Amino acid sequence: AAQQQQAAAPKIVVAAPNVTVTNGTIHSKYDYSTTKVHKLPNGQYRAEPVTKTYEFATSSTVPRLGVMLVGWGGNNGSTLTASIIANRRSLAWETREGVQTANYYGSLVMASTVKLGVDAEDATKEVFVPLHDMLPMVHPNDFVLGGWDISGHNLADAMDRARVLDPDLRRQVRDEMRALKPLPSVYYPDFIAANQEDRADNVISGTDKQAHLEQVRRDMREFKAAHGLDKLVILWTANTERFAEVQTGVNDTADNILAAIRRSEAEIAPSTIFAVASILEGHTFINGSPQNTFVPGVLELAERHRVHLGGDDFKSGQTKVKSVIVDFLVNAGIKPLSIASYNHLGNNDGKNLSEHKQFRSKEISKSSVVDDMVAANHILYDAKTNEHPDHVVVIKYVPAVGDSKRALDEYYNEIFMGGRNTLSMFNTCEDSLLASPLIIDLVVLGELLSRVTYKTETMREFDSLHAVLSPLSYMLKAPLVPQGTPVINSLPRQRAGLEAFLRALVGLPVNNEANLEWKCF
Ligand code: NAI
Ligand code: DG6
Repeated sequence: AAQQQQAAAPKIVVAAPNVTVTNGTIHSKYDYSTTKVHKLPNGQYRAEPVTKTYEFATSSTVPRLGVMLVGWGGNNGSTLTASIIANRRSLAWETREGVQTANYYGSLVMASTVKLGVDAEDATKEVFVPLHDMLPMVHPNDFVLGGWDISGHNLADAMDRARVLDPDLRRQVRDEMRALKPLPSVYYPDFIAANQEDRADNVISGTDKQAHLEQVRRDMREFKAAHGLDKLVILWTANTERFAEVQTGVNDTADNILAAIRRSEAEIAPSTIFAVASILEGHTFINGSPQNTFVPGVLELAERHRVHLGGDDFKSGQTKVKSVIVDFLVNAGIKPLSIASYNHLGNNDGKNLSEHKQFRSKEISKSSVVDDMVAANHILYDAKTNEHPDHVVVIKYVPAVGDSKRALDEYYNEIFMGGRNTLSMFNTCEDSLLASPLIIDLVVLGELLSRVTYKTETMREFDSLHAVLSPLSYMLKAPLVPQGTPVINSLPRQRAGLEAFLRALVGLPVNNEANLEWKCF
C-alpha cells in the first residue's frame, strides 16, 4: 500500500496577511495586475491598469512519485536513469579532465536559482534561492523509474548502446542498471522510420488497439501498486512519430477517439494510446517528441477527466539558443532576414529522423519557434503582409558523431541604415546530456502543478489548473497551450512567466526590475 506522505515544511515562509499555511496546504490570495489596452479610432491607445484577485491552494504533500518513460531504453531514458542512480549514490568517476562527481546541471529546477528579494539588512544585496526551494517539490533522487520500450535491452545494455556517459561511470552503475528492463510496448511500424524495425523485439502482441490500451493501463496500475506509489507521471521520450492525420469521426473528439481505438483505426498512433491510457488512469502525460500526439480528441478527453498534459518536443540545444538570440535581436530593434539552421547527428534519433515523415514532424516543431517574437515587433515586420524571416531547418544523419549533435546556425540581419550583419554559431549539443535534465524539470514541475488549485471571485469552488500545462513551455520547442491562448516561445519570457507563477502560488509579487531601491534613495 502507498505510504502516507507528510506535508513538507516549506523552505520559504512568506510573512504576509494574504498567505496562510494550514493542514498541509499553502493558501495565497494574489492580486494579479495587468494592463487593458483600448485601441481608439484616432490611433491612440488608452491603457487601463486592472487588478484581479486569485486564490491559490497548493498541497505541500510531496508524493512518492513513479516516473514511467515510454522509450525508456533510448539515449534519453538510459542517460537519465544512470544519472539519477549516480546522483543518489553521490558517485565520482574518472574522465580525461579529472574526477567528475554527479550533479544536476542543465536542470532548471535543480541547478538554477531565483531572486527571492533583497536582503532585509542591506538592500544593496539580492537574495537568490534554488528554484527547487520555492515550493515543496519532488527530488529527482526519489523518482521511482520504470517504463516501456520496443527494444528489449536491459538498461545497462541500453546505456552502452547509447554511448553517452563515460565508461568509468557506466561501470559503476552497470549492475543496478542491468536489473532494470523495459516493459513490452505498443509498436505500429507505420508511425516511425522503417530503419527502426530491427530494434522492435519487445512489443505487445497483436493488432487490437483496444487490447494495447488496456495492457498499458494495466502496466501503470501494476507499477504503481508494486512500488507503493502515490502518483505517476508518464513521459514520451520514444522515437519521433509521423503526424497522425486528424480525421472526422476518428480522433477529432473524445468519444470518437475512444471508439476509434476500439475499432483499431489506422490513424491512432502509439503515443496517442499512451496519452489516452494516462488520461483514463488519471496520470499527467508529457510528450517530449514533436508529433501531434495531442489530437483534438485527446485534448477533449484530458479536459473531461481533469488530467494534465504537457508538450511538445524537448527544447534542448539549437532551438533553446534560437529562442534567446531571436528575442535579443528583435528586442534590440535588429531585423533577422533569414535564419538557416543545420543539424547533423549520429544517434538513433538522427537515424529515425532520416526518413521524411519523421523529419517533417521535427521540422515543424523547430520552425515555429520564432513566430511570437516576430509578431511582437510591427516596426520591423509588417503584420498586414505577415512578413517573416526566411527560416530553414536541415537535419542530416551522420553516424560518426553519435549523440554529440552539431548545430550550425546563421542569422542574417538588417541593421541601421540598410546595413547587414551576420551571426554564425556552432553548437555541440550533446543531445541526451541536455535533454535528460529537461525530463526532470518537466516531471517535477508537472507534478507540482497538478497539486495546485485556484479560485477567482466568480468561482464557488477551487478548481485544478487547465488540463494543458503551459507553464512547462520553457522546456519545450512547440509549447502546447490552452486553445485560443498565445504561445510564448521567447526563453526569457518563458522563464519570467514560470517564476512569476511560482511566486504567485506562495503569495509573492513579481520581481520588479525597476529596482527603485537602488535609484531613489
Ligand atoms: P532514441 O532513439 O535513443 O530513444 C527512443 C527509444 O524509443 C528507443 O529505445 C526506441 O526503441 C523506443 N521506441 C520507439 N517507439 C517506441 C514505442 N512505440 N514504445 C516504446 N518505445 C519506443 O532517442 P532519444 O535521443 O532518446 O530521443 C527520444 C525522443 O526525444 C525523440 O523523439 C527525440 O526526437 C526527442 N528529443 C530528443 C532530444 C535530445 O536532445 N536527445 C531533444 C528533443 C527531443
Ligand atoms: C536534430 O536537431 C535532432 C533533434 O532530435 C534534436 O537534436 C533535438 O530535437 C534537439 O533539438 P534542439 O533544436 O533543441 O537542439
